[in-house]
Amino acid sequence: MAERVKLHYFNGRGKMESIRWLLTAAEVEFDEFHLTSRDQYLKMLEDGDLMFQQVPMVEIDGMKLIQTKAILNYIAEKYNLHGKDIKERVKINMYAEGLMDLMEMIMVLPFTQDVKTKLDNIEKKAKDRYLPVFEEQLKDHVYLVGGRMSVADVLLLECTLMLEEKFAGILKNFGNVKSFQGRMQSQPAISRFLQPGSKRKPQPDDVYVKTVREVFDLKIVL
Ligand code: GSN
Repeated sequence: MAERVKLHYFNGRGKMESIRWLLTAAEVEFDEFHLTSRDQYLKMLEDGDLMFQQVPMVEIDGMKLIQTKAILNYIAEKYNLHGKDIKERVKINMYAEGLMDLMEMIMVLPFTQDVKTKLDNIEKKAKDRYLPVFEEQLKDHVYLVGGRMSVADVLLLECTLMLEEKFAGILKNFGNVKSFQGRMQSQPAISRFLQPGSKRKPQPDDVYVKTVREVFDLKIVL
């Protein structure tokens, strides 16, 4: 039997959360190993587990993978969530990259100053730049690309839920995106992931931020 997938990251969302989402959508069970101390991180470095000294790191199929996008692409390829040909794949990647750009802006907020100004900017960009693209595409498509679920759809669900946490009602004028969200959420594996007690992580809190800073010996504020 194949080894279970192992995720090495903090007990928080960060860059690992999209990987958790994608594994969930692919119905792959995984175990988590949480980084809580600098010593654990130094041990991973010493063991040569982190090619660029960074997490996320995912153990899968006998490999220790790093780089979030590479990991997402591997999982998407393996579980048929990456389109049927290179033309579908490049479209999926375009949507996915846009969504990751937007989520990254939210992800870094707990480590930054002047959060209110940044939030205003994110809300504006979400409404003016990103959501209209998905609203238009979902007008006459059930999924973003190729008529079946891909990594882009999974990231869109994750992203829209993140946006709603920050800006309640942001999908008010994006009815197609809201319907898409409902369709995705009704899939059994995703529905379970959204229940309390699942491996989905909450919004970052002070403990998470403090742990990340300690593990990386991070002194600067972005
Ligand atoms: O997407 C990726 O996996 C990489 N391009 C970046 C990974 C990364 O920045 N990891 C951070 C922790 S997660 N938060 O952003 C990290 O390991 N930082 C430590 C360091 O010394 O860079």
